[in-house]
Amino acid sequence: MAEMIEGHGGDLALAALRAYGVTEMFTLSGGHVFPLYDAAHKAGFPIYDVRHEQSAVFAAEAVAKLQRRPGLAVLTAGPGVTNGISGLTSAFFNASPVLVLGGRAPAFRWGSGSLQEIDHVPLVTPVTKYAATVTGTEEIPGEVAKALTAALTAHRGPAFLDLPLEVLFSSEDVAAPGAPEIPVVQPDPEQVTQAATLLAGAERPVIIAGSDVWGGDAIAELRAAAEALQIPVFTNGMGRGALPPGHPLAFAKARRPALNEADVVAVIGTPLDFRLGFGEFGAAQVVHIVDAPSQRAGHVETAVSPAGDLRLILTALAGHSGRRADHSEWIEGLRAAEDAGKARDAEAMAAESDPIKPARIYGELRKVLAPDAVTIGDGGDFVSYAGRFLEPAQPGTWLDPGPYGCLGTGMGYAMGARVTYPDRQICVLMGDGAAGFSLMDAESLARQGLPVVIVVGNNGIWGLEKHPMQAMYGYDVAADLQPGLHYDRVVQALGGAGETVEKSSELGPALERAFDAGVPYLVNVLTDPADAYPRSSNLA
Ligand SMILES: Cc1ncc(C[n+]2csc(CCOP(=O)(O)OP(=O)(O)O)c2C)c(N)n1
Ligand SMILES: [Mg+2]
Repeated sequence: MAEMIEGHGGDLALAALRAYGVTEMFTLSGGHVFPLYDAAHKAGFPIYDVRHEQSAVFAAEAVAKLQRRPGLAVLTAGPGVTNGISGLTSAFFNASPVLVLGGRAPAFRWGSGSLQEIDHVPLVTPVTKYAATVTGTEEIPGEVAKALTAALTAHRGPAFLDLPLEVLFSSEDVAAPGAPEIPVVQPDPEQVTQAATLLAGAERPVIIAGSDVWGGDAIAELRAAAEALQIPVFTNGMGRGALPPGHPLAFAKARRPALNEADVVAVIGTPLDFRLGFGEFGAAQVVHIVDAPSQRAGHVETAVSPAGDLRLILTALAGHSGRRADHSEWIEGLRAAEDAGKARDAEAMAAESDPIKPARIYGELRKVLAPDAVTIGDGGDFVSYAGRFLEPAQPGTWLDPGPYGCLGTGMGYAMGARVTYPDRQICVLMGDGAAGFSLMDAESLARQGLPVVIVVGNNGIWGLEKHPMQAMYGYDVAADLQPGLHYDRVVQALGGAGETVEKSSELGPALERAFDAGVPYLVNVLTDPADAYPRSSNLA
């Protein structure tokens, strides 16, 4: 006989959440969701709270991204849920298995004008894999299981449930949820063989690997496939660091020559979107390897596009026994371009200038970051530089907002990262504009004993908008911020610490102090507003 669980809706939800590996909730208080708090409180299940619901969802997303298991945000009815929609949408674009449990005005009074009464489901349906209202207390464990199964099935993504007040507050006695069963998407073996034959036989093949390779836990298989077929690998998103920077097949700087000259480009676990020039790689044939048929590009003619579990596909590529062209000359040529690019970067990262340029900040950061440090980008140009100058030494350590490009992930991602790794360095690279979206949550971090380092590239402008507007119109509006603001004092006022840095020689010692502080610490670096990220060369 199935084990029974009894209690109010919060207890029933928690039992199902735990069965799927959820180990904490991120939330901002609201009476509609009190039973979920009560269940967590009684069970000693950690509750982290924030100052804006976007941070709760971003924190849940960071947990999902870093740990490849569901992240949970609990949001109160109405504005709590609507404040979380940018986070849900980011999770949708990033294939992150996030579950949002929303409160909901009582069903028995629906339409009478209860406080915070709105039907959330139509609002979130376009950006979730599963969205539903739970109509009875006894249905809660089954609905949570359904939502989490959808979130964890490739192509992964967020799910949403709302619980009417009386459904969540009532009690029931129901069967405990069984062990999770996540379906595996089987690829078509013929398409996999075709892809392997093309790649192995190509003269100048290239692999670009992205977030789903990490999300699908296929990093080792990617490495094995690249090594077996001897193909240079570039990465983006959570794929960064898949091959360690010193690996003979790991490339980052030689992307332009690689994509201009390649005859076959295999893009694995990432869409053919703006980050990849929409998948137009000159004369190269494109192989798009995706984790589910829904992810095949509709706007590009591909040579073949195997869809299914990435571990299975990459293992099959590694085991390919057909003809293999010799790629050593191709790899040597790219290595020369890579080394030249690295030398240029090293020069920029060491350059003295007054005011400081972002490149120098990253030069100094590289000296103090441990190989397992988690770095988080939230901003415009300042984060483009981070992508270029920081080289993750291992996968699962770089969090960018992904292709939805939403500003404001910073403090939420930092909270999720700190909860995931209590002892690692967690470093947020933040534009001064981006700071406005989430910096108040430095209070949440300080209050709950979650130290992180925040490095603000403070150019006094919305740089990524100001420079292009100037270039387009010869003037700009709505692109200025107050120059020289002391964002460090904001964090001090909120229970953390910080300092302002104006000279490059002060950067190293300030970063050392920041990582030793044991509280949220903001290093406010005044940077050159004239410095614009060279967009034409930005393929990332
Ligand atoms: C929520 C949201 N609002 C607006 C934008 C548009 N946007 C993209 S980058 C950017 C400028 C960011 O400025 P800042 O954080 O100061 O970084 P900088 O470019 O100056 O280094 C803006 C406004 C966005 N991506 N997301
Ligand atoms: Mg700025």
